[in-house]
Amino acid sequence: MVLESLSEKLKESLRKITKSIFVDKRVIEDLVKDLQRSLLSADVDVQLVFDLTEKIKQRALEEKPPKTISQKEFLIKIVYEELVNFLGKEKSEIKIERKKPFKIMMVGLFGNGKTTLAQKLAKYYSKRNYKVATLGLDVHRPSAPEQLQQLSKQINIPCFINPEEKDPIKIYKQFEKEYKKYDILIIDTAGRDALSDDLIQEIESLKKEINPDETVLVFSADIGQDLKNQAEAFKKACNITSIVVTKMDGTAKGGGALVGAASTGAKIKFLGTGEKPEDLEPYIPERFVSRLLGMGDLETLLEKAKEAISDEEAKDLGKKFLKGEFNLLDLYEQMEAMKKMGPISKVMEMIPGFSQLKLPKDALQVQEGKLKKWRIAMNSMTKEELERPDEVMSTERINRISKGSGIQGSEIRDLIKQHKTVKKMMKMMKGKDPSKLMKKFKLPGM
Ligand SMILES: Nc1nc2c(ncn2[C@@H]2O[C@H](COP(=O)(O)OP(=O)(O)O)[C@@H](O)[C@H]2O)c(=O)[nH]1
Ligand SMILES: [Mg+2]
Repeated sequence: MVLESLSEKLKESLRKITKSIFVDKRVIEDLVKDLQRSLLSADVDVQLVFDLTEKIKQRALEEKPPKTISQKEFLIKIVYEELVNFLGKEKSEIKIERKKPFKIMMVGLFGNGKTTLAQKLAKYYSKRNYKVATLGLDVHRPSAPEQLQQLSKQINIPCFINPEEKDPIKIYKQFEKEYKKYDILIIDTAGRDALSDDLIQEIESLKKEINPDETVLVFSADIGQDLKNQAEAFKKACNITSIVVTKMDGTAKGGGALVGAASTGAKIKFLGTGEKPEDLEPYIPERFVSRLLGMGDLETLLEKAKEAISDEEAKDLGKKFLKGEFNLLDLYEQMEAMKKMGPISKVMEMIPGFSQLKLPKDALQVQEGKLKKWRIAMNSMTKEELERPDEVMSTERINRISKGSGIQGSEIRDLIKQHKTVKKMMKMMKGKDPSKLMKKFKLPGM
């Protein structure tokens, strides 16, 4: 996960609160110190850290928790809310208008990830059924146009470049007739070592000619808190509409970068989390913070679940899961659904309560081939075997099912074992009652 070490530290601070017997001034002060240490080590600006923790302290000492939650939970809620404020408040996405084409232009310094982001955005939007093309206007770095072309080709996106031409405006005009065929045109531009007059002029003249709908300032997270100053200089020099922070995966300074970006008031719209074209996340502060704090990310989970299974099915599964009652058929359905949702360890990270449990990460992960065999074996089972396998299953029965289905006995035993593991996991989860946590944080409940 992004910002792993900050996340670990914050989780530890919250665990301390959970463990303390009651919340008094000392607990609050300890928490504040903990938070300060964690945030400073993620390179967050000292003054900003101080302001944040003062606010948390003040609220914790002055406000009374609502009746429905305990003081401890209230304290966690305050930390959560203030961190969300700190990291950018509301979600803001790029609103794509249907205008053939909607133009998104990358700007930023050398090596911050503009060209890579152009590819990632192209992939992101083409997956969402937009017709996308890229345009390479980096005329400064040799082989920059080829890089964009190659990255575009990799994801089957048309790319306009002219490596011979040194005037970016001429290149833009050269292909102007083509753009109408696309919903979105993603424009890569040249960087510099630092924000220079030359760069500002280039960006301004491109903007005048192209009139982009979205100008994205691309910054690498590894500059840490200095992102704030640099982004402000850019904002002053030329009008930008959003920031994307890249390389969140590779640095301990990501916290500082993110807070720095948020504090300029510019909207952070995406995070780059790796070198591959799919390593891009829309930036949603609530979600980001709840994951950072290990409270899970129900919203993301539900959204992913929605893609894979219907609302009704999701609700049913959720209920059964929480009640701890489910049979082999449910297990099968569950695993099918999980398979569609993605790697199980990622899914579990998003369920409130789950991330605190020490569970074998891949306990639910089952390979496709195995799942098919289990399905066949299940066709040869009786109703009671399907509904109460742990009570009625015996060697005789397994032999019978094996003969009837042509599936080996060992496979059938694996299936029974899997069912047991999952049931056990559900019992552990029941004890923690994640549904309570969800209500407390007013996340959309199950
Ligand atoms: N780990 C990681 N590397 C990235 C990310 N974004 C870009 N890079 C790498 O950073 C380097 C510079 O990226 P590039 O897009 O060429 O930067 P540009 O000069 O601004 O166009 C390349 O090696 C990329 O693979 C990211 O989110 N994570
Ligand atoms: Mg580039």
